[in-house]
Amino acid sequence: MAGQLLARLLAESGDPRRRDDLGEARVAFLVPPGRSYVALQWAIWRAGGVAVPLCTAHPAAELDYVLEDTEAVLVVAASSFAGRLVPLCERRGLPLLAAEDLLTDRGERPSSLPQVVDTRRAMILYTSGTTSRPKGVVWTHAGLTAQVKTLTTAWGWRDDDCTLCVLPLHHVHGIVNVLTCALWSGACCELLAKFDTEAVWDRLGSGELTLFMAVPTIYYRLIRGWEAKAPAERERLSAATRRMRLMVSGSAALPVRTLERWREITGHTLLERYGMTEIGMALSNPLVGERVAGAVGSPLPGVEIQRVDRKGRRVADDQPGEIEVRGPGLFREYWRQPQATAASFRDGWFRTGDVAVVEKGIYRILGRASVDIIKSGGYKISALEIEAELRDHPQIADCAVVGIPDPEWGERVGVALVCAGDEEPELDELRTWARERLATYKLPSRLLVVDELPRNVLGKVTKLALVERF
Ligand code: MLC
Ligand code: AMP
Repeated sequence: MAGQLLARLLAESGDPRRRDDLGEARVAFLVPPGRSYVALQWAIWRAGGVAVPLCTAHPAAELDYVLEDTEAVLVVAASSFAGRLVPLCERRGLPLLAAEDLLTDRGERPSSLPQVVDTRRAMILYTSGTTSRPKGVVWTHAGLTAQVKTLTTAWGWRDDDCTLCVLPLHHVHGIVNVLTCALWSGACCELLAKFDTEAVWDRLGSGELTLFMAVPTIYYRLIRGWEAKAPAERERLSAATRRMRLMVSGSAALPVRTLERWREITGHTLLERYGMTEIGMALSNPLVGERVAGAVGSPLPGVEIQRVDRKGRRVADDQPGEIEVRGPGLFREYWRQPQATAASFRDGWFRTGDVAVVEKGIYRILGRASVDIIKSGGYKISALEIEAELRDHPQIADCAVVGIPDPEWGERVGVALVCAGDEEPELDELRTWARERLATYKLPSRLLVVDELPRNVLGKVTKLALVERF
């Protein structure tokens, strides 16, 4: 397929420099998790391109932002998703290829594929942060390889493993920890187009899986699903999951209650680990040995970690400090944002913005330095991005978005708003209005109308006070 991609790109772009090598050209693709995703990602890499997986839940406006920001030269889409992309590609003069055609194309192949040195860019993943628009996180082949080698060793991946990927494939958790580690190990990876409690229990209960990884919200849902079943079925499912070798949780804090309940149901103490799009995985509880509830373990092999105060001075173990990371698995840069890249490092250490303490070498995450970052269902969401969109709503004079603690989602998106007139917008109406601009997981699910937003003496909204009011 890499050969067909090269041939098609050359034909579509008319650029002879790309005859034998995509030369880090960005190829964006929108396909459901499955065989076509795997084939495309590897074809883009083998052809020397940079893979830009698009989010299947994104509305046209967000997809357009990624096409613009990456300066993609080519877009590939499954026919079920092409509708959203056709007008965008037409407007940008971008070739849009049907994934199904490429997969079945038996056309001419080039006689050789390019030599892709591992320092070259491989992938751009978009992540929200403390700026209003998401940033493109660039990974090289070397960074990806370092991540995968570390994880396959630390978690004991084997070629007879069989896992089920239920996570979206535009984020590191699904792409690297599950899919790429499985393929690197020669293991089997089944892919579900979308998480579904019943479908996952069906596979967990089959006795054919050895390994499973998910975000805490998914374990919460699976627990509810198991509890709703008849006693005999519960017993069968519990017995099947007990035979699996490993279950991992990450991307957000795993509530101790969820860990304990999952252990009661399956006999597994979830292995909790900590990571980030920019650094891959950094901290992990052990495969063998005690897994501490409410903690994320110790640094993975090859990962260096220090914790510092606001001035960058190292702090004692029992003092809260921001986690800074160094190592071969880190990202290379924020795409075309040298200033943001430079600002995210201090003396060669990447500043995560997450605060932790250490007890006997084991790290415990206390929270984040910024109140403007929300984690809901494992997705990182920028409060500033949502506020910027909502301020365009005609009935909103001002607003502030916060994360509200929630047992299922970790945090829910809440918006406090000051009305522009006498009419108060309804939550449903606001969600419908915003749906064209923002991914559904970013839409507020709590609304509070206030006369004015609480502010400190500097005029900055005091978000912690606002969370209390919800
Ligand atoms: C879906 N919704 C969300 C949401 N996911 N709202 C808030 N937060 C979320 N995370 C919305 C849906 O759009 C829908 O809106 C409504 O909530 C109910 O949808 P659902 O069908 O019940 O939810 P579902 O689509 O099943 O999604 C739940 C989920 C999903 C947990 C499966 O959120 C998910 O896949 N999360 C994983 C994200 C992930 O991979 N993060 C890793 C980032 S990398 P409506 O209005 O349409 O009804 C990273 C680094 C690391 O963090 O360490 O791993
Ligand atoms: P993302 O930018 O989507 O990759 O999300 C990375 C962020 O997820 C980190 O900076 C943490 O805030 C959070 N995170 C990941 N794993 C954990 C964990 N096990 N416990 C707490 N927070 C986590």
